[in-house]
Amino acid sequence: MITVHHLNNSRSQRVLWLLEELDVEYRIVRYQRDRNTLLAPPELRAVHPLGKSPVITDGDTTIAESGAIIEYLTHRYGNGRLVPAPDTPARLRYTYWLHYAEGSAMTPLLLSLIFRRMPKAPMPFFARPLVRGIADKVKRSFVDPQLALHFDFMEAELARTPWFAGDEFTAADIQMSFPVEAGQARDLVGAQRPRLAAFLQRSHARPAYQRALEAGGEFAVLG
Ligand SMILES: N[C@@H](CCC(=O)N[C@@H](CS)C(=O)NCC(=O)O)C(=O)O
Repeated sequence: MITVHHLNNSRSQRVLWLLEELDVEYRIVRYQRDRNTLLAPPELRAVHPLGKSPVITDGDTTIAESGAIIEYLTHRYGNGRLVPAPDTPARLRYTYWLHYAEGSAMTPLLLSLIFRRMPKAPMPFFARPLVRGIADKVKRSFVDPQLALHFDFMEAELARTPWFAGDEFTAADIQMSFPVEAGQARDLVGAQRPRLAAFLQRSHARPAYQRALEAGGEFAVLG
């Protein structure tokens, strides 16, 4: 039986969604983020040394990292579902987006989270205006332009095909949903990028997505 070590409001929601799409049985062990630090509780380090979510166990095998988990689950339980056939243009696009989500898209999103939270951290009162000034400058000069670059790119790619790898929904769309959700939480997705907004709407309408939401409980990407 597969166990999903599920942190609230986190990337592990994608794994629940994939398992629902594949109709594979699983059980959930739940963990709650620390309210102040947003970090996962230390118990998760007993499952994997990094203590991050998602991580799954399947018998004696432990697998961390969303992309690796998606590859494992689709290979072992997919019977060809949700992955384009090998040696096709769609497969190459699939591989690209599977890696791009965590390898490229999440970096500026994480930086934006850090620099927006930085001025709110505990510090001597006289330091706050200085820290706010530095954080704003980094955001304006580097982070925001990088976010615009990436989100314009994703939006343009969805002008070619309705899903990231092509005409069919694949596991790469599940992987891409997290950065796109995070973009929506930061007002980067909406009327100004309607294809990404439509991508989220179509994703949310899938019955497996709805079942995964019910199974996982609260899910909001940290904005
Ligand atoms: N690239 C990793 C990122 C894992 C990650 O950072 N997960 C976050 C949740 S979205 C986490 O566990 N945060 C809590 C912590 O770092 O303690 C993946 O895709 O699995």
